[in-house]
Amino acid sequence: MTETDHETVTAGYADRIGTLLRALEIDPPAAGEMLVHSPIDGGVLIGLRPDTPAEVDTALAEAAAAFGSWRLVPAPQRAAVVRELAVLLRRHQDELAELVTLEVGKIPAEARGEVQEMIDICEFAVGLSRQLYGYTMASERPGHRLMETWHPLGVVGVISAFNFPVAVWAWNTAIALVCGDTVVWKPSDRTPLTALACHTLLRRAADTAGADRRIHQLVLGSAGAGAQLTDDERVALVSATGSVAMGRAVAPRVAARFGRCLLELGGNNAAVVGPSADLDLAVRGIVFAAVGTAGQRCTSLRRLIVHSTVADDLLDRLVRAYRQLRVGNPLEPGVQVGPLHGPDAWAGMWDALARARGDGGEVLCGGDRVEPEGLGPGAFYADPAIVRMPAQTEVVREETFAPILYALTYDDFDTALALHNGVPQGLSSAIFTTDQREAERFLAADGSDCGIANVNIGTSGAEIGGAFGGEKHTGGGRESGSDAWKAYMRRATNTINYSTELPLAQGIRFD
Ligand code: UN1
Repeated sequence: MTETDHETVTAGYADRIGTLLRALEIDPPAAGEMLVHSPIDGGVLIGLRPDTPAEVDTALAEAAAAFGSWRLVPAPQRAAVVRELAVLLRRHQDELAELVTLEVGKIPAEARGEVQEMIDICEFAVGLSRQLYGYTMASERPGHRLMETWHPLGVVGVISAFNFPVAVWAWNTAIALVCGDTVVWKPSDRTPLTALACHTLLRRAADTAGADRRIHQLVLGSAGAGAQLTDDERVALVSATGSVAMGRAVAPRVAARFGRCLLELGGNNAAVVGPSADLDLAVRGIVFAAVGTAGQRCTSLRRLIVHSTVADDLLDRLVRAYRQLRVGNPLEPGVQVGPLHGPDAWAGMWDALARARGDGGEVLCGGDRVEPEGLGPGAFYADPAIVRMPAQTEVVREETFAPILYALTYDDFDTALALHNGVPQGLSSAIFTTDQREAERFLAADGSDCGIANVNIGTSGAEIGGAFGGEKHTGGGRESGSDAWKAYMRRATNTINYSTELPLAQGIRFD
């Protein structure tokens, strides 16, 4: 780093980052003008050099070249890279979690959980490498066999968001690699350090496993680098996580070149609380889902749809629980709610609350900016808010990436479902009830319209084993577990004639 760069990096951070990088055995990256701010105090963690368009092009070319031979490595052997990655992630769980805390502001428990999610998906992917099954179908012709084979797709472009800077990358990358694809990763500009760490560990894993390290490429930079991935014909699949606006920009561009898209966009997740709900359990589930990660998960709980007979009781309990929350520096023990990611996030929260008040909403608690001692004006902390709304107005139907929980009441279950589904987004959902009929109706075809529907747990914190993603403006993609791997491969239908005749399908005779 140059002298000038040293001056811009906030005192204390240079040492801390240096120590973490040494523990991860990562050489200090080239210094540059891309300043990485910590949301904890707005201080500068490091200045990095963004990749030029030519460097992004080289990364794409290398990933495309590596794909030529990587696709021919047997899947269980490809999994060796992912197995080694899991070893390294486990070894460095503490350092990686600390980087997540510094770059995103997550409390250590959640940051560690995010790294755990990476380890879990690696283990899933290793098992998956021996289960990339295709069907065999009964042929209508004698002496014929009909089957499906799944082949690697090509280069996967992963565009990830600031709020899950490493887990979402791992969902995509662990699966893509065992599927025989190569990966070019464009992380959020806010979280390049965690990305650099994961990229270096992955390449180290590739070296240990004797694989071509070009299978993974990292490109750092602004939206320009993302646009380059989106438009490049060499990228077979663009897997993008972020806002609905970002998805609207990416999807038509990828479609225009007949590429594939996997979108994981906004959520405006609700929980229905029925009259029979176990309220103790509901309160715990609701609070974590609504205020965890300071309301900055795409799975965060944003709407509560409560039966009118339990609304007052539940809201009282929630307000009491909210008043006990500790908002502040995530590095301090006992803090449950860390910072918002920056001034825009606070402005969005403030604006949403003003609009909600204008719509007749009553703020039951929170909603103010908090300035924890010693952190200065460059950081944005908010007291999580609960707002009782008379109706599901426009602001409630929008996703505000902040800890605001809107509460609505209902009297009959059909109204609850109509409110629940009456938003453009469709990621995650939950019902708290001990009434089995209600629970089953929530999960039925005319129940929750979301990609994730839970009973008696909150909307966030999904396990990696299930497919993750949602409907409507959430984008329709599925990542992570179950058969989400199919998005990362191409399917071929094979018909094999082992007879001496040539019967045609559909009984056609062409003599
Ligand atoms: C996201 O916010 O983009 O279910 C992902 C959860 C986490 C992943 C969230 N496992 O909350």
